[in-house]
Amino acid sequence: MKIGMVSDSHGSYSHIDLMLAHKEAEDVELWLFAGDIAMDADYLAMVTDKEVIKVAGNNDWPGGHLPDYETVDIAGHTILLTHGHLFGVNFGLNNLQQAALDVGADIAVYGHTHVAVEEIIEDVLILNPGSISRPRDAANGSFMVMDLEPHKRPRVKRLRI
Ligand SMILES: [Mn+2]
Repeated sequence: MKIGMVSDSHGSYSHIDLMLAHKEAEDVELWLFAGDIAMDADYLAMVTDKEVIKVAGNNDWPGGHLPDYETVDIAGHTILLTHGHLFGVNFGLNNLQQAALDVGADIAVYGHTHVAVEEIIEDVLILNPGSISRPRDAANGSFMVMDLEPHKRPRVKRLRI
């Protein structure tokens, strides 16, 4: 199954549109939105007609209308999806990696830093698709796709718009 990952669009539908114009976005079957901000995830769902699983970012409305994290079981893998600010991702990935282990996830997807990351820490694949509209690691925004199959290592592609 092909999963798309995007985060930190911060209200820019035009950058979501640019992402969707990318060839690798065409056959994404499920999107994970790692927060900031929720209405962009709703826009993504509307224009793609695909399922979008979303979590709250630190810039999303307070009040708990969105979960802080989701655990997604798919294609023989378990993904922990969270924005990352609650796990101190600006200061390291250990808390996030531990949270993934705690829920039995082999993959963690986060955002918040606006910097794309692909790293394996003690059997947990940790991914940050970066920011699609306000990247801090390059001029152009980034997103990710991955192919998930049971009993296989995820194949991740880091993409820029
Ligand atoms: Mn954030």
